Amino acid sequence: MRIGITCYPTFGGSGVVATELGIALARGGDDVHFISYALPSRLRILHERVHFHEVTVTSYPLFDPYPPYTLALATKMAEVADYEKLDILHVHYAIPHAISAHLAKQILGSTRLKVITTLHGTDITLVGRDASYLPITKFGIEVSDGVTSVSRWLRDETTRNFGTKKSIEVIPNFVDPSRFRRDRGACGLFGVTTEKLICHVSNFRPVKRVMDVLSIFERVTRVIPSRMLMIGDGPDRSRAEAFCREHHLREEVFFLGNVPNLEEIVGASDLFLLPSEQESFGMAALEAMASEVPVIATRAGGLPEVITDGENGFLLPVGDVDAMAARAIEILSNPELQRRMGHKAREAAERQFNEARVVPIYRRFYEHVLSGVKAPS
Ligand code: GMT
Repeated sequence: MRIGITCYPTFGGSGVVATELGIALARGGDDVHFISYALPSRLRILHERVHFHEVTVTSYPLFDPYPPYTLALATKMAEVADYEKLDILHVHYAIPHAISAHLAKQILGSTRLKVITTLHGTDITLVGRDASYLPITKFGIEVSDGVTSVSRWLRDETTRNFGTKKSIEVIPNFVDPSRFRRDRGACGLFGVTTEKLICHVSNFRPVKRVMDVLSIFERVTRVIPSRMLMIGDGPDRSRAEAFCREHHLREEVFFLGNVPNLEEIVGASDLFLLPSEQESFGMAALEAMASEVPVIATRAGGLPEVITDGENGFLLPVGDVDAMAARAIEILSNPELQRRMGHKAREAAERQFNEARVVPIYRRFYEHVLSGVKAPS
């Protein structure tokens, strides 16, 4: 198959999933063309079946301060689809990618080219629900030839929020278990010898509640000598750093920013924290689980579809930092519990969310959409 993939090229989960999917499809023999304004952060190998097409937005004084990226993207999609004879444009994150893909199809007057939109989370729960974007997001979903969502929860939220009857296929996010493994090697980088290592990865947006991460850590470190890795970057980073200064945690908490070699670091940790307000899936938690790291998260959104409470981690109410800290102390003070939960986490990643299982589901979905058979709504 010849597949165009569009995603945000930054470190966010949707870009990670789109990139890993494209690489896996190319490995399986498909021709993959990434179309975006920059090389996706996880795209480290370009080879004969993985191509990148950069979208550039021509500047013009009248366009200031809002250059029309959506239109430049649509134009590039149409050009690549035509020249490379694409069968599918698979867009990740509905806004504005689904609209650009629809426009590209219209420009080409093509009925052969199919548009598939994967919903990831905030495109539906935050941005897409905003009155200024709701009608166009709904439109983008309804004109797509196929729509997938990363969790059952997100599918149901989409149907409810947008009042759409569009059939939405749930295809969970996935991980390559051979890349994410338990490996304490990176502990030395953070001066960790006997201390416990706790990890958090996110885009530091308010929805991630990074201040809860630090409140939990602050409670844990009173009882168990620990270090905290804060990986990622975003609007709440300065506030989080200020909290560490005020609470004299500067020696214990490392703000690493966006790291390109996440798999080498996350596997060194003993516990992963994801106390989000809302989370459609929790890709970062899955990568930790694959590395045998138990997760403490909130019982929010699609997280219960990934983490099994009491088995490979703990799920607690949003904002309940006392309960999350108590569970963290329970895991970190009991090596047998930590080991057992870590094994169970890895098992779930290998069984349910294995790249080898999920990528063929995407491929079958492509074939189904290309066959033109309408899914029952
Ligand atoms: O977290 C974000 O808002 C970023 C967003 C993205 O597009 O990168 O993440 C969403 O998609 C990820 C990949 O499917 C999911 O693992 C995240 O749970 C989801 N984030 C939210 O729902 C908040």
